[in-house]
Amino acid sequence: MPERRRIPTLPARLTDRLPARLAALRTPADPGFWRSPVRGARFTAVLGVVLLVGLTLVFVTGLLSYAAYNPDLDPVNDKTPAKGWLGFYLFAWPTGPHWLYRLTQALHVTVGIVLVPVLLAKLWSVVPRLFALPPARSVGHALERLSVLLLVGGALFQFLTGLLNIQLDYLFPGSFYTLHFYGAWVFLAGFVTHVALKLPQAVRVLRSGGIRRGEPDTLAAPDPLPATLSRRGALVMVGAGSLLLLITSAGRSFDGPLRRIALLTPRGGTDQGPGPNAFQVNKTAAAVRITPADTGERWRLTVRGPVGELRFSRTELLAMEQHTAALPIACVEGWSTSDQLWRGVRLSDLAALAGYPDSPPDLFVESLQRSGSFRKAALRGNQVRDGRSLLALEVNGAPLSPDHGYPARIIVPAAPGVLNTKWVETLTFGEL
Ligand SMILES: Nc1nc2c(c(=O)[nH]1)N[C@H]1C(S)=C(S)[C@@H](COP(=O)(O)O)O[C@H]1N2
Ligand SMILES: [Mo]
Repeated sequence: MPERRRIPTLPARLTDRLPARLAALRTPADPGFWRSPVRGARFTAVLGVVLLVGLTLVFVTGLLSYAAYNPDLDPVNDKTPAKGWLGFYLFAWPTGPHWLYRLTQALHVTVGIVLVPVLLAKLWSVVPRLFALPPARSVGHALERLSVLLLVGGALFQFLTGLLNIQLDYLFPGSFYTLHFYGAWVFLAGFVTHVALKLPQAVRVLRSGGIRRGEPDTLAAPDPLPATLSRRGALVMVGAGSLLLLITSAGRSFDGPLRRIALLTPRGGTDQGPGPNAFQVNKTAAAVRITPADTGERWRLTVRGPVGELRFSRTELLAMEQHTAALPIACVEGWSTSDQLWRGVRLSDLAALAGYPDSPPDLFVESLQRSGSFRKAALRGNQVRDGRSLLALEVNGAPLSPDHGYPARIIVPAAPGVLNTKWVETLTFGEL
């Protein structure tokens, strides 16, 4: 048997005449093809347990991120109307603590980024298995391999779409939610099956410090090359890669020196300069073609509700009772600002003017922005009701800058940035 393994495909007569090097050619289906001395059950088990914990956190915070977006509020927020029972867990996202989304989304994105080296190392450690022949030895084995396909395909797809969405300015506006949402459930199916099948083995390997005596380590190379790096050294390198990613990305959620070293943060997040409006901007006014003419003297806010349609100038809004709230902007991309001091009119006061004096209903917000995503968003009654939810006119003691949404923007505690619509033009209360 070992002989056949060494020369799997070529007939002996032919190989006799070929140079020895060529005769020793192996296909990836041959275990002897894979010769790194680093592969082995323990190496894989360590990475597997790290991924089990890390990916569980990423999955759960991902589900929360989706719920926070109010995806069940038609007609604008719902990018996955066919989700059916996959939306079973959706709930009214709370407005407190006010840093809730800042925390959950920073965990989702930062832990996801930090796990990239671990995921790649784990895939590398088991890659000989992907080529093993025959493809399936039994029905059980076939199902196991199918689950690995869902797992590997799902994980790569989720990491890729997530990273592209963060770094490449919404490569797929609108469709990102759909892709990343369904991808998550495909990944989960593979993940749960794989963990159920492999966790006992990983725990055994880690407990006993290795494979049981007499049992072969089927992940180790049968014919390894001389080692240039120990297994422990390889794990340290994976950890160092993760640490580097952590240092260059975690700062996107903090101020001070940490933000300055967050080199992987998109949208110029590292240096915002001085001034009351000097905190991170997602899309600038220029980028979405908002001109001073749109936001100048002629601008009016339209408020719709049971009383009909009301119109307010910025001066009239400033003459209403003003309230302040210290709230962050926390983007789906994982970056967030520290608390900024917003000042403006309570959404619940505007709801009262529109004809809902007691219990504010859901709210549909439209921006004067004419193209691109995030021009519209729906807020739930519980968000409108919170006294810190404002139609902000000022921030940190100064009028909003054009880039932060002048003449008026929404700010809601604990909500994802996408719901904090800038350059607001129309508020429609009730009847979403
Ligand atoms: N009209 C409009 N509002 C918008 C956006 C947009 O593109 N257009 N982007 C949203 C997103 S994704 C975020 S994270 C916040 C960012 O607010 P900031 O640029 O003031 O930090 O604004 C939100 N409001
Ligand atoms: Mo965002």
